[in-house]
Amino acid sequence: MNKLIVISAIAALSSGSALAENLNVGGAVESVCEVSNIATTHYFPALALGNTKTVNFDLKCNDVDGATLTLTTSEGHLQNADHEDRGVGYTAHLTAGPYDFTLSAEDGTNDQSAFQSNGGSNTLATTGVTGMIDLEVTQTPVYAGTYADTLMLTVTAN
Ligand SMILES: [Ca+2]
Ligand SMILES: [Ca+2]
Repeated sequence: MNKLIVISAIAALSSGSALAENLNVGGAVESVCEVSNIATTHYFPALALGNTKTVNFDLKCNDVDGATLTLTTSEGHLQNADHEDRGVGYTAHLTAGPYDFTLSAEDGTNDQSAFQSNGGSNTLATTGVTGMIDLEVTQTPVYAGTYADTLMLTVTAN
C-alpha cells in the first residue's frame, strides 16, 4: 500500500515540470593501445640449442576492457634460408604486467599464434607496463646456413 502512494506522488511531480530540458553532455578520449621501444632485429651468430635472447618492450592500452596480446610466427620455426621446411624450433615466452603466455614455434607450420586477454587497469592505461619476450632455441640445428623467422607481436584493444 505504501508503495502505491509513493509512485503516484512521483508521477504527479514529473508531469508538472513543464520547463525541463535535457542537455546531452559527452566527450571523447583518444584510444592508445600500443607496443613501443622494441628492438626488431635479433640474431644468433652461432645458432645452437639452448640459446636465449630477451626482447624488452613497453605496453600501454587505455581501453577500459583491457587488451589482447598476440604472438604470431610467420614460418613456424627459424627457417633455413635454403629450404622452407628445414628449421630450428624456438619458444617465445611473453610477460608484461598480468600477461604471461608462450608461443611454441617448433614444427614449421606457418602463421601459428598464441594470445592472452586481460582486463583494463589504471596502470596499463596511464604509465603502461614493461614487458619482455624471452626467446629460447629448443632444437639443435642440423644444416649449415642462415635461419630466420618473423615473429609478430600484436596488441588489440578489447
Ligand atoms: Ca614454415
Ligand atoms: Ca573496449
